[in-house]
Amino acid sequence: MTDPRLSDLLHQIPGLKVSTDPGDLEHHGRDWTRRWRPAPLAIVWPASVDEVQAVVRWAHGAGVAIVPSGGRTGLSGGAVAAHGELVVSLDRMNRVLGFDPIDRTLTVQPGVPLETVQNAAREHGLLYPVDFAARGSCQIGGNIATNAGGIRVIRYGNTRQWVAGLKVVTGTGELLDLNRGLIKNASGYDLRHLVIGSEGTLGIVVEATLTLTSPPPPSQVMLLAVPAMDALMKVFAEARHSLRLEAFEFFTDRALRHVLAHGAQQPFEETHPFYVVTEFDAADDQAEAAALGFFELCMEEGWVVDGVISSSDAQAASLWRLREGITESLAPHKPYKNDVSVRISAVPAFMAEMEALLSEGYPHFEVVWFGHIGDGNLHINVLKPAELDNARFVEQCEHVTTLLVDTLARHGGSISAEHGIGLVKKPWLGSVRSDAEIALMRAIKAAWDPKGIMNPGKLL
Ligand code: 2HG
Ligand code: ZN
Repeated sequence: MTDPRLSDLLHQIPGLKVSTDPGDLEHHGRDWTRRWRPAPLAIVWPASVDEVQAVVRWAHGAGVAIVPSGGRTGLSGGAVAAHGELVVSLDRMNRVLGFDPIDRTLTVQPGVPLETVQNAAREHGLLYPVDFAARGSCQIGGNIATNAGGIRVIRYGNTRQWVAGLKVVTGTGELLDLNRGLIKNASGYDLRHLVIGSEGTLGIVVEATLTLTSPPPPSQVMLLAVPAMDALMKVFAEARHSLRLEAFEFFTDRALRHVLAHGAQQPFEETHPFYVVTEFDAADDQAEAAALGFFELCMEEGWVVDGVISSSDAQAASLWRLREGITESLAPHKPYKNDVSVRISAVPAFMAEMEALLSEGYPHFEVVWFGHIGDGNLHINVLKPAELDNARFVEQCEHVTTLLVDTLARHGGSISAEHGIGLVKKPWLGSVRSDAEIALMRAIKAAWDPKGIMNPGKLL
């Protein structure tokens, strides 16, 4: 630890866990994007709110940039430290602090993995409903910093909806206690909601009070084979009409092929252009009959050509694996990821235009579509051809992104539905936010973080 700044840091905060081990720098300096070479100054693991405040105060004084770091499962480079930043890992602040049965809230430290939050809620007979495939490795602080969405947004909304209180350390080391678990609090600007989705650029979440809800009735999972996109939208409209949906996800045959190659089980004998995984309440015979009726109608209309309904939890899990395993199965191909959204009503027209654009823009690339079509969020992964070097590949993809933002703008959509802007989508922030909005965002950042030490270079 030869850097004099680090000796000073340790002198100021004796006992702080610090590492400059090359393995730690590499591991904690990157997220799932793998595009930037990690090069942090050091990693620190504060163990308390006081230590987080002390670290930020020190960084503020020393003019050292900070990258707040959770499970680093992000896909937009929000947790990348490639320019000598101090990575502040919340790994050691990983305790569930309390449960209140009257308020039905769970108070947690930021380093608690999402799955632990879900399990803690379940132990109290309740549900924390935000859910997605990275549940075992992502952390709640990162979920809040990115306003994570996932597979159940159609029923429960994004993370934002479930945060009743937040403690945050700002870029000057000040501790804010925001909203304190209140349901009603008409006292001016709700600063809690500024922090949610701020991608670590305003401060570090050091504690969160989460609202829990009643668990849904037993559910079933259905996998449907769909012959065309217009049929898929009809299936969705009918599903929303006749079932109480928990999730409505889609993927293409290309996506399925990758998941199968990764060890998942082939669901149908034949291949089909599109597949839907949907989960819905199936509490009693009546609900199950409604599901069957929905399926038969879709078959009669020709919107669906094959289907499976789960009859056990194990079968439900294996159907979900076909959708949730996609990201991992594509990872070896170093995909360029698009995470776009439009209003649900605009999905068919938008997708038709996008498909035309992408087949023109990427004639030689393999493009894989999947996502949360039930909330208008499409993931489009472009796979890197093995012979093309990374930089050339990204350059070509970014050229197409420039065309894509026009299509999105015409349909009133967003360049980032749920993964965040981070480093990856930063050049296109102006396609979703007006100049006036960005100026306000900058002013807000300057007020929270006057020295610009909190996750600099991300988002703005
Ligand atoms: C998902 O919905 C995640 O599975 C990841 O948001 C999407 O890998 C992606 O592009
Ligand atoms: Zn997603």
